[in-house]
Amino acid sequence: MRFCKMSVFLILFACPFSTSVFAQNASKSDLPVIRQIIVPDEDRFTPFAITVRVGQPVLWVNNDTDDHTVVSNDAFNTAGHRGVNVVLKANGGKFVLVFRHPGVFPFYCRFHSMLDAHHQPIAPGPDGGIQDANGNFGTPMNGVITVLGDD
Ligand SMILES: [Cu+2]
Repeated sequence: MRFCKMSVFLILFACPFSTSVFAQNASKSDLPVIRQIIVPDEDRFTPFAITVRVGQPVLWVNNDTDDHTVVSNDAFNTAGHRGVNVVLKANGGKFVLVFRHPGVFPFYCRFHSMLDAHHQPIAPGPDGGIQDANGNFGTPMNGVITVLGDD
């Protein structure tokens, strides 16, 4: 099985004729469009919420000068990839997920989200919210992906 997967990889990506073969067998609309979630030069994911289809890759890119993380919020995660906990390294760190069934994938950055006793990000606001040194309340660094089925 491993050999077969490698063979497919070699045919698609290493063969000098792969581009023309691929173009003949799949129209451009059949190719999954990669959706990006960016960490700009501040502690947030943008866009906050995206909708993708099963099989459509999601790419996180960290454009900040600090490390961040992508952690699945498994109390609400119905889209698979449970237990995700990865570091997005500063200055261009990347992480890709491809969802195989419909659901929602809420996630947060464990460096920049305060969690309550149930490991959920605490909502902004004066009652237990995140407050900076200047007294401003912010939003926990989190986001959500909605994954739609094939039909
Ligand atoms: Cu972060």
